[in-house]
Amino acid sequence: ICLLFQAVVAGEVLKFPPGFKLGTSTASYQIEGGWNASVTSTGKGENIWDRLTHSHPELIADRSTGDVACDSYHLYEEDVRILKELKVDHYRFSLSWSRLLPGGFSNNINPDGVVYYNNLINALISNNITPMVTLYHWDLPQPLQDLGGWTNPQTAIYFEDFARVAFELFGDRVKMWITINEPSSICVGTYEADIAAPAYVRSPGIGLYLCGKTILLAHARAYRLYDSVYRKKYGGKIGITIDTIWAEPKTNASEDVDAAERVMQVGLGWWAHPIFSAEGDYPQIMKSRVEQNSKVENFSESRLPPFTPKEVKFVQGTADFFGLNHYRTLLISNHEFPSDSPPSLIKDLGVVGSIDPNWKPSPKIVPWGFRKVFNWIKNAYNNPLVIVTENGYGDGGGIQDNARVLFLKEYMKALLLALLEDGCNINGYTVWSIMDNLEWRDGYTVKYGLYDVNFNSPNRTRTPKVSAIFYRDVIKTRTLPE
Ligand code: BGP
Repeated sequence: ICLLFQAVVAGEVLKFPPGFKLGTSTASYQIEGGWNASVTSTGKGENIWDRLTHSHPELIADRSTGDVACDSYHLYEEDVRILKELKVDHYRFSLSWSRLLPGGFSNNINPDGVVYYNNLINALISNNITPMVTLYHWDLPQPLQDLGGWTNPQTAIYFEDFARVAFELFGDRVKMWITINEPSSICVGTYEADIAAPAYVRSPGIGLYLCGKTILLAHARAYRLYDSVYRKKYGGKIGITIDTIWAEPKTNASEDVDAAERVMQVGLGWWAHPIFSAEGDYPQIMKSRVEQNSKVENFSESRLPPFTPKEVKFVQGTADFFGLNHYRTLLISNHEFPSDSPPSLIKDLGVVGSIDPNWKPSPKIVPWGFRKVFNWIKNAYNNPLVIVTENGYGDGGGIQDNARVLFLKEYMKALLLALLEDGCNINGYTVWSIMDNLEWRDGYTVKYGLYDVNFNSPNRTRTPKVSAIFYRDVIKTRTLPE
């Protein structure tokens, strides 16, 4: 009691306000396994991560696949058990598009996929855990990729069809929807940087912007569909999850300050400005920089495909909340690339990034950057409702994960300061991830879980780490320890 009193006096006890939601997150390809599981003839279809891991094992750090992963397709009851152990308010997971629609199109639904998600959703609800469902977390059906993936404008229509199937099947019980996870990672990771799937489709400075336009229209279609048909029936909410770093100017010289702001405007504003701003459309600085570079490079039009005025209106206002994923802070300085260098995102941005090795407690734990992100969003978009849909710490694995505990504590503290002192409108926090899983191109070499998963045991035993106990106590007390 004495200690508690001292802490309160010192202003150290931070409490989550009533109604604030605490949860954890996963994604279908990273945990489900059962990649071709089915007893019916229509089964699960192949997606771009199945194709990549099977055809190019050398592109995955440990040559692993998600064929089994955490085997959540068979062990979802174990997932619900550990979620219950933590007493989370919500569980964010994603639907595998190709498990529900094997060919990618809505003319063919896999009944086993429907049964699987019904079982999971029902188990969550009967344990008082709110399901928060992401429609798309990166596992595009391969047949859609073969037609150009997200650079094909028609993909937006097929995404809307997929969303309709999901709303029809699960909308009576799922009241929190996220259309798309991290558009930047999808478009930049695929077409600019080759760190996503499929590989070998890079087209710097071009593909990412085509992808981006389709993604924004796909998101808006799903939102408008939900808004016009399902909201009346079910009364749920639907938003989008956007990831961002915090871009800190490397010096206080005005060109570095402007450069860091450009990174926020393009990295985050590319997605948020069309949806959340009063003007709609891409951020002005993004339009003008890409247009200017395109002109010098002898393109007849900007490499950034414009929205028509009708499309601007269609995309604007299409989110009930801002889903935020945040992991890191970078130092940004201005750097103009030679005008005759080939097109690229980094040239359009005109920056270079670095980290400060002296950051305390570590260059990977920079909580003040998180607080600044909330404030940036508040100021840019009139303080929208923000739900943190991912935040977490990657390491090499192990139960004694003290660095993760420190990370979570410091980041939740930064969130609470943004909420309580800065007036940012935040009402949820979701840890990535409830358990270790397949970390995309890093395979199983990087771990983010609160629970360890034994990938060598047939039943993929889940064991709580120190961070799981820590988070369980935060959820129980709604308080951050000193
Ligand atoms: C997010 C993804 C998650 C997970 C996480 C790990 O971008 O949505 O699926 O992979 O990243 O973080 P990092 O990107 O820092 O490895």
